[in-house]
Amino acid sequence: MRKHIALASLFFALSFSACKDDEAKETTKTSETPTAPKAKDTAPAKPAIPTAPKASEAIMAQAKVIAASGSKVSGTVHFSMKGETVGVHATISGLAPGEHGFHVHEKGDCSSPDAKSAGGHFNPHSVDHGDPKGETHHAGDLGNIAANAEGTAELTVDLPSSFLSLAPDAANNIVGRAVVVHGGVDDLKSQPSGASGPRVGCGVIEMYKAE
Ligand SMILES: [Cu+2]
Repeated sequence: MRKHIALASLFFALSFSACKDDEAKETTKTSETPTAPKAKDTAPAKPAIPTAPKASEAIMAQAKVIAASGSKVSGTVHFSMKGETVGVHATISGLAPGEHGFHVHEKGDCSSPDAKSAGGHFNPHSVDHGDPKGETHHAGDLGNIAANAEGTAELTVDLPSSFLSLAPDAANNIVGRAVVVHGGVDDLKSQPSGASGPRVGCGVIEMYKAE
């Protein structure tokens, strides 16, 4: 029990410092705007918020995706939960053109060069791997993301919180786990992970605050 509390405190401490880093970056960004005190007739510039939903009621998390398996992949995945809907917005670059398996894996550890440190698919309900649009799939099964000719992939999707959640007490809470991008296509049926090849990108999902 004590160990759990210690781990939880550590986790919150880490999350908090991650948030502070983000705030620092935001501050740097906004400070670039030139100050024009006499321009009273123009509306004051609003600080740039990288995620679309209003901050107040949403729980937000993000993963900064870093390269794995010798790739040049980088990107960001934002998650925003409001009520029973979780919005996912991913922008990943440095990919080979075409479709790439895209999942939440169970461990928030991208430290190994091949990203296998992130473990298998996040599968709290112990079900088969599958199509996110079908009835049976892992909580971490986000299907594929498609990269264009320049190697950039974007994905915007709203999922029910019964699929995946950011709520701390939910069994399918993805915070503290990892987003993994694969070199190949997820066929959405091969077990246990869609035969999607090497892990070319990995990012730990951390709590995020826009304010
Ligand atoms: Cu995967």
